[in-house]
Amino acid sequence: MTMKKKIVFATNNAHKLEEVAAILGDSFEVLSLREIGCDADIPETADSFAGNALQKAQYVKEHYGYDCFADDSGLEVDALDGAPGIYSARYSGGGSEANMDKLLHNLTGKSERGAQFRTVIALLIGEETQLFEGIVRGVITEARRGEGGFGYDPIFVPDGYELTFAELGAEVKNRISHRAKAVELLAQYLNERK
Ligand code: ITT
Repeated sequence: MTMKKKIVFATNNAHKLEEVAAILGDSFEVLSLREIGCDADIPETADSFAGNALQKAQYVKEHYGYDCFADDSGLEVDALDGAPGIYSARYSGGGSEANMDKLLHNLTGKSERGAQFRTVIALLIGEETQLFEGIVRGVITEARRGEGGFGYDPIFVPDGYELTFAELGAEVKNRISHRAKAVELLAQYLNERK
């Protein structure tokens, strides 16, 4: 019998945890912060996705001693010079609904609707540090569509599709998303390292 490898995912975002566990599949057991007894609000004060991902992973490794990875991610909108970027979670000062309202408002009347989701995963394992990046390009809609996903999913249509991430559902999103791409690289690395 092969033992599942245990690895901690340093996130307080339940949607991310669910997506990553689904993408990593059967060979890993992904532990949440709650499962290791961490309820801290981990600082995110760096000025890049990679910096924040490292900061979150380092916090857990230092305070709890586990091998772990963290994801920092966000939406980068071409017509807004890459905003909200690393500020995606706190763009409006409110939650996801207010964030989408602000973004749609800032794009009112703009025909250039290109954008991308980006994820950087930082992995701390043994003495090693590794970074994995995933990007998915798409366009921002004029209005919300769909009930699935989280964050900006109702207003993002990935290239090659007509539906938003929120309409496409988890099965499709978890195959093509920024997070899927980064997690695939993470899984490949962890599998080769075994
Ligand atoms: P942790 O830091 O605890 O992981 P968080 O939600 O604060 O959780 P981030 O700091 O990485 O995560 O912020 C990412 C934000 O970017 C997230 O709150 C969403 O608003 C947006 N985002 C990231 N990935 C997304 C996705 O797959 N679909 C929709 N929005 C996403």
